[in-house]
Amino acid sequence: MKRILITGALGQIGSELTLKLRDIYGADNVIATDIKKNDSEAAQSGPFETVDVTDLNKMVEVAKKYNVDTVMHLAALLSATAEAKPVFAWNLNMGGLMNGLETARELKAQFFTPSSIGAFGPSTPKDNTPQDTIMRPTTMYGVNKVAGELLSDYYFQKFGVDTRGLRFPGLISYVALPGGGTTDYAVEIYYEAVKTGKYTSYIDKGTYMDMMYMPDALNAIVDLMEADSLKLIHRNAFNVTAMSFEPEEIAASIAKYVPGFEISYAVDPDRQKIAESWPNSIDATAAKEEWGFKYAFDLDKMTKDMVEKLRQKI
Ligand code: AKB
Repeated sequence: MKRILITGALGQIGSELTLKLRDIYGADNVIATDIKKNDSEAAQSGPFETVDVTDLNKMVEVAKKYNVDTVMHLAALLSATAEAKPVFAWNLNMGGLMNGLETARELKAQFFTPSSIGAFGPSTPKDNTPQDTIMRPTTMYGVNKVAGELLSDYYFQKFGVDTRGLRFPGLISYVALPGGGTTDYAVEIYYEAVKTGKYTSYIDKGTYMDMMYMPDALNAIVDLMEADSLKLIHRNAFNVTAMSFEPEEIAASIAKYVPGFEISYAVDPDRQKIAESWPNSIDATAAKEEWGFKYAFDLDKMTKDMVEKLRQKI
């Protein structure tokens, strides 16, 4: 039985991961933490503690109070926000990660943190991007993610912390909105499709990025954390993806379920530049081979589910 502390538990991934882990391991065994409490289900359905991830003492205190054996560190600024506030991003993303790793070291706990397709850069091979390849990102977020992967490797090699990570693509969900990411357009487009039947995209047509539906991302986290440690050659961090599309393709998929749906463009040069520095599509073979990564949702299956769920919600 696991006893898990989650940072950033009220964010895009945490809001759903907290509930899934509570279903699997029991509500009392999943300690949600975030900088501020709110009235969401993740904050209300089990233990919640206010933790600022830049405060190591507080993180360790909470981890000890609940005697956790797993730390899942999700709190971070996403790519577009990090690009707008690079110094703050470095301090929060790297300081928070270091504190998460230190907490795991002190508690002898297993550790998870997400990396991202943002860890790749313009000199990385763009198509079917290999697991092991050139990683010279040109964004602060990417710099944080590469440094984070290396730091996680360091804690594994030096201190024996059982660190694990996934290079996530854009994650799409109808539950909690992302904030400040480059791939957020692929979430907003569904909300606008259901609300107004049209969407103005800040990412230009022809720009491919990897994506994954949230249920597949949550299963990947659980499966990776349950996997045999000895089999994890690329523990920090595995390429994972379920699909790659550009705005015209997601729009065409939505039009199958929202008749008459129309996309137009008002490209944001900042986020477009970030998107163009990332791969078109990544190769998840290592994740499949080392711990059996799989996904259930392709673009149309995800669109059908998103549109159905958002029609009930909005
Ligand atoms: C972002 O767009 O910043 C994130 C990511 C791909 O890491 N969704």
